This record gives sequence, C-alpha cells and structure tokens, in this order.
Amino acid sequence: MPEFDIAIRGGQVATGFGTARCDLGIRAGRIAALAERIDGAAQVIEADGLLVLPGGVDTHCHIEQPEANGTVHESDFVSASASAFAGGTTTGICFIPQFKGAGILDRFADYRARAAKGMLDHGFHQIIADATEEVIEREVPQVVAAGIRSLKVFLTYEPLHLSDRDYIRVLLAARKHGCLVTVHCENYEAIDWRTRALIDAGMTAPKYHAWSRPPVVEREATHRAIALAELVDQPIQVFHVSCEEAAEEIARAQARGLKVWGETCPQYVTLTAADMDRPGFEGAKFMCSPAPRDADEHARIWDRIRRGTLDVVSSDHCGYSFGGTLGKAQNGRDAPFRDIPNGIPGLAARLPIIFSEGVSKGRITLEQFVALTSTNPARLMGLAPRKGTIQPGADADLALWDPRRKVTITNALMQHAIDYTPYEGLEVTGWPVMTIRRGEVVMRDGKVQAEPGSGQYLPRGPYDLVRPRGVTPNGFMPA
Ligand code: DUC
Ligand code: ZN
Ligand code: ZN
Repeated sequence: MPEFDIAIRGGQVATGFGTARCDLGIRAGRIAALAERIDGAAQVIEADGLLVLPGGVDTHCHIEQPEANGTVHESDFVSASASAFAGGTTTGICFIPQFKGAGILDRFADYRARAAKGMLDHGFHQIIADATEEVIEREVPQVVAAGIRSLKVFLTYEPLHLSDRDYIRVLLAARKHGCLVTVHCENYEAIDWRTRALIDAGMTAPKYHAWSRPPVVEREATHRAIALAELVDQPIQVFHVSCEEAAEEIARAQARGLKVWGETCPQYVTLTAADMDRPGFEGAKFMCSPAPRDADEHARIWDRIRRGTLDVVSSDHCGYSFGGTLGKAQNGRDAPFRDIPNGIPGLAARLPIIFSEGVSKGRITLEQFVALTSTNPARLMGLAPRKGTIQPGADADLALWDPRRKVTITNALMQHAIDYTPYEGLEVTGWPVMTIRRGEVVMRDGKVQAEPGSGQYLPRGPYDLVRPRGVTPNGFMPA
C-alpha cells in the first residue's frame, strides 16, 4: 500500500513565511510530509513551473444570505463553492443574519443547513442587528458553543445598524465569550442625511452612491468603532477598508498596542467611483459599500497593505445579479441609488487580482500574498493551523498556481450563478490551474468537480489572538 495518497512533485511551495522547492505528500486529506523527494504515492501530480499555495481563505463572503425582506441572495452555496474553487479558494466564512425583532438561534439552524449543501469548507460570523438582552445573555453563548467565534456588527444600513450603546453590548458579549468583533464602519446618520439630500436634489444615478458616503463617514465610524472597542478592551477587525483616512485610524490604534486589525478587498485596489458613472444602469454593477474611491486611493491602500496596517484581503462577495429579479435591478433600472442593493460578486476573482496587481506588478512579495489571502485570515479567525498554511497536519487545501499565465477576466471564468463580474476585461497575470480541498482535486484546468454537500463546517473554539489585553481606563471594568 502506498505511503501517500497524493504526491505533488517539483513545485515551488509557498507559505506566509517563505518558499521552498520541494515535494509534498498528502495522506487522508492532510499534509503528511514535505521533502526533497516523495515517492510511494498512489497518485502523482507534477507541479514543475507552478507555485503550490495554501488554498485561499475568504473570511468575508455573503453566500445564500437571507435578507430582512424574505429574499435570499442569488448565489447559493453550490454555485458559490464552484466559483471559489475556480479561483483557488477552499474555505469561506459567511454570515448568519439577524433581523430586528427576532433572535439568532433559528437562523443558525437554517443557515447551517444551507451551507451544508455546498462544497466549500465553511465557518460563520454571527450578525447582531438587535442586541436584546435575550440575544446577548441567552443566545450568543449558544452560538459560541456551536462554534462561532466572531460577531459582526454594522454601524450603517437600515435596518442593521447598531447604536453606540448596542455596539458596546456586543463588544462586552464578545469579550465575555472569547469572540472577535468584525465591524462595518460607516456612519449611518451621516449617510442617511446625505442620501436624502441627494435624492431630493434629483441626484439619483448610481454614481451618487459614492457621493452619499465619502471617506469622512468611513473615517468617523472607524474611529468610533476603535475607541469603543478600546473602552471595553475588546479586539476588533475593521472590515473592507477603502481609504487612507480609515486606515490611518487603524494604524494609530495598532501603534498604541490595541488589538485592531484591518481588512481590505480587491475592489478597493481596482474599481473607482468613475465606474459607477458608466452610462444608464451600468454603474450599478460596481456599487458596494464602502464605495470604490480612485486610483490615488488604490496606491494608498497598497501602501497600507505593505506596511501591515491591512493584513487580510477578503472578497466581500455578494451575489446580486445585474438583471435578475433579486439583483441590482430588483427595484427597476431607474431606481435611485438608495434602492439598489449594495455588493458585488468576487469569490473567484480575489486571488487572481491580488496576485496580479500585487505580486506580478511587484507591489508585494509572494509570501505577503499568501499571508494576506490565506494565512492571516485563517489565524485571525481561529482556523489556524488547520487552514491557511502548508505544514504537516494541516488540511491539504492547495491552489496550484501558474504565475505566468495571462488571462482576461470574463464572467464565464468566474463560474458563479451571477450574470456579470465587475472585473470583466481586467487582464491578470497568474491563475490557478488546480484546486485541492482536503486532498481532493476539486478544480483542474477550470473544470470544477466536487460533490454538493462535501463542504465541511469548521466549528471554532477559543484562541489566544482574541484574548483581551487586560487594559481598561482606570483599570475599571464593569461586571
Ligand atoms: N457591503 C457590505 O457591507 N455588505 C455587503 C456588500 C457590500 O457592498
Ligand atoms: Zn460591510
Ligand atoms: Zn460584507
């Protein structure tokens, strides 16, 4: 009987810590050995000229997410898993919703069942949109016991946004139960005021989405989110940082030793507000929040990535189609920007864009790329070392990557059930040729093959990174 199920031979194996030309042995779905030469495998995969990377870990994706109005996002777990595999990603963390006036436990069961139908290994963030005593005291402990270690809050969006008081309640619950808090940082009142004023003035086209939420509203909410987290001594991750003003707030907090991390997304280094000014309804294809900025801001985001202020790149994948009844046009093609759903699809495009714009263009090293897209998100979410790295004992989740392959992104290549990609026509250098999930080849040369229902739930337990620092003003911490 061969010692290994699979040997991957002759590739350049890259982790967040370094690279080595070596063979890799897989047994029972896990990395079993790294060595100069591995023989004795049932199957050999030749990787000459390829990079062997840990499978991508996308810790911010909205998949098959129920909405308050009773609809469900168009990209379901099967199509989203296929899209993730097409782009070299093997693990996703998605969002269990909560709606005002309701609890979280029913949603947990429902959403877990949805996710179980897909092929992606997955964990969940729990959204808290109504921080009632019942939810905080009785239900949060139950979802934590079921493997959730991150609570997500919104400081904007109707009907999701929390008051400062409720945000503090969530921070305290997270502190008590050993969770990370992830925060959408934009100021609800400021955006609401500007949105009404723009619409009253007849400025309703998609491009005014960016006008309704300029960097200052992101900076203000980022500052407040960090300040209140400092008050409570609770670690947070600021989601989808789009601009230097917000990144500066994070850098200042990090310099003071706070446990504050920053995430950004491919859209904030590729798309611009001008994309939302395309003719007719086209601009809706690029509408997400925070809004895309401009090329100067892209350069500043890259700078913050290089300096480590932003250490995770997620997709913020959101499955709204362009023309479908549940998509961007759900309220008609003349709808004011306020009534066009926010969010863009990006599961498959994430790794190729960041590799191409980052590594191929010399902005970041290969090790930084792996850290940003796999190792750091896995660590921050308590999935390491099972996910996000290549080492003995880790799951054999791999992306075999051709660093020289030039590809023009098309919607067909995204392999999602969405009728467009905001990255149509973008030329990238570097592309995944094979994706392996727990030792199973799930994508080869663009062909995805995986059994629906084969994705595993990844319950998360306590982990050190989110332990509070033990520093509070005056040393006083109310019970
Ligand atoms: N912004 C979010 O906060 N969530 C989903 C999509 C988006 O653009
Ligand atoms: Zn968000
Ligand atoms: Zn999001």
